[in-house]
Amino acid sequence: MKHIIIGTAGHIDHGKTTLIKALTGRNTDRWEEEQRRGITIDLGFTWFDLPGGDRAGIIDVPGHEKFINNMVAGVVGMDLVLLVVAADEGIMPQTREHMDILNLLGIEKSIIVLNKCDLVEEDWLELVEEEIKEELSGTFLEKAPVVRVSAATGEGLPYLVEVIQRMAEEEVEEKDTDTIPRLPVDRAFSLQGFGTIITGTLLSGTITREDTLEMYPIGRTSKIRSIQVHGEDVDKCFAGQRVAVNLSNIKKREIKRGCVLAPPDSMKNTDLLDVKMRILDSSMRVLTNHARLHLFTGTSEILCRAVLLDREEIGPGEDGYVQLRLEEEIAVKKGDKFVVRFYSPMETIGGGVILEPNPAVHRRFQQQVIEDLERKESGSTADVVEMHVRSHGETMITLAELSKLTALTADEVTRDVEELEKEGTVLVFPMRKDTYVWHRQAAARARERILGDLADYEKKYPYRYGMKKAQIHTALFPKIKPNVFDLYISRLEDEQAVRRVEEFLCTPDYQVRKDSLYQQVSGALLEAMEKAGFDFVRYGEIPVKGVSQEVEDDILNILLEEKQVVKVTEEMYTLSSYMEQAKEKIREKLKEEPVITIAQVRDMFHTSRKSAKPILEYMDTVKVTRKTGAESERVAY
Ligand SMILES: Nc1nc2c(ncn2[C@@H]2O[C@H](COP(=O)(O)OP(=O)(O)OP(=O)(O)O)[C@@H](O)[C@H]2O)c(=O)[nH]1
Ligand SMILES: [Mg+2]
Repeated sequence: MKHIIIGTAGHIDHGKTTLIKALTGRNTDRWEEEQRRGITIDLGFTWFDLPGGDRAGIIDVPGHEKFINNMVAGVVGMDLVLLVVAADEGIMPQTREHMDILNLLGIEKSIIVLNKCDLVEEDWLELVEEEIKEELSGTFLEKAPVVRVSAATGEGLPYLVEVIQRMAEEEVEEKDTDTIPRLPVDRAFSLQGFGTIITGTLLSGTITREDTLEMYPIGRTSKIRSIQVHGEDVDKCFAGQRVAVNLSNIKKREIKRGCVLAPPDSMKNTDLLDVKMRILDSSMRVLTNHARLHLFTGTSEILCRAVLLDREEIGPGEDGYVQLRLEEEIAVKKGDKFVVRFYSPMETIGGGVILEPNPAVHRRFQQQVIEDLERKESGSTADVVEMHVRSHGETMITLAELSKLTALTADEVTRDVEELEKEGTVLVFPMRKDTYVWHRQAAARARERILGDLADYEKKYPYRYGMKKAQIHTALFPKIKPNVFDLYISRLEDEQAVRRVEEFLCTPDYQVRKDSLYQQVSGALLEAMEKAGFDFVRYGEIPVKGVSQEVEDDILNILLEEKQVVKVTEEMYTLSSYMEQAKEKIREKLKEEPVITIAQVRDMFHTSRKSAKPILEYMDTVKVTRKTGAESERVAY
């Protein structure tokens, strides 16, 4: 199941909300003022069931330039954008501004929805489409499909849905649900009887009910009371879902749009950011030192001043390193994208990427500072190492191979791998000759498969202890070395994700089934063995009714595992207690005399020679006796 978020963008009145209503049947303009004025003011949320079966979250944004701040807050987490252009007007100012914002925030997968086709003639449509393609050529939207629709008449919508499905399937990437969660808040409200509820798009990771998370930047931890996704209660929510979370311990008035919910100590509040900033080609302004700007990142909007670190000024189409000095604290991560708008008049002038979320105060034109930022920008060697580890998910990769592939020294690779391990991106398995590295995502998939297979196996074979470790290895991970795999399994054991009984693996709470059938079969087996005494019965000759041979074998195995029964020879089994007695007696006997013979054993246990021989052979295997040379004689071990 892919979790995806579809967003709208486009100029005011071009039909974004109407389109969403036509697709989903739901009106996302919730406010009285929105309904009265016929415009969208704040973000609208709903969902859409794709024909492929996935349920996509929908974020509808306002087109009015006065509400661009709300629009920007809605963009974070969008996977696919419906850029709506009304055919009767074509590309308009906020179409362009939205395109710039999407581009700056790195949201690139879009469909150009040419709406209101019912209002214009075919010739006109051709013209508008041509004009759009011309304007988009050379931009990130150059390859975006253009789909003609009318949200009013429904014309073209089935095809639009097809295109959405195809892009969702082929182009939207799966998100990492395994990393630490981060949820920027876009709404906070309180609900009678529930308390504080926040909503947002979960950007990464998974949140589970009862998790304790921290609300940044206010620094309050809170237990997750309940979670809803698309109006339904769930125990967990995943990256790429629209979620509503009921929080304990925090009042609604303490939270605002822009706060972020994440694990305690996973981020550090800051009022300084080092960034790489680009000024839009189309900007009418030159960014000068100390200019006051509105910074938008995640769902937050904060005033700041820009200290230009490596240039006197940054003009249209240019970029530079900038330290942003914020008027309030926020919590962000390296690599987060942002947009800046001019303070007054408000217009989008540029944006970029956060290179250092917790810097020291810098003075301008410091060589060292600029070099450090260059290094941070170009991406660390650790990123490259991670890429290689990721592409070796099936086999794992050794440090030696990594160093070959990356042309880095062994020391550099080791250092990068240590860093990646510390941040939880890779798992490391030190072996005698080399160290194996596995990507967290591959390990997480492996874990899921193992647990899934174990659960299936346990259902299918309730009278077994679980699946043999070696069987899992060959079935699922034939390309991973067995001793490395063993180390991985013992980590799973340490984490109590699986339990091991001898060479069997099972899920942590699994118990062998001991129902009436078990009682009946094990009872029959034990009784037959008990009755036979030292005149052992052959297993195949014990009459057990009403079960398959497989189940009978499984139950015998349980008795063996639990040491109620021991195997004397290939075909003969007996009660452990009998063999314990036999051990004692034989040990005693060997204290009195140096040698014991099969004939003596036969007489001691009132049995036949046929059973006496295996008794001695058994005693050899448990190191009570050993052969002297003669087939029929034993001495003490
Ligand atoms: N004829 C025609 N009218 C449309 C179509 N789509 C939308 N409209 C009308 O256009 C007007 C604006 O539609 P909205 O859906 O509110 O536009 P919007 O893009 O959401 O506007 P904002 O959210 O305020 O930016 C409404 O009166 C719609 O009925 C269409 O395909 N054909
Ligand atoms: Mg609207």
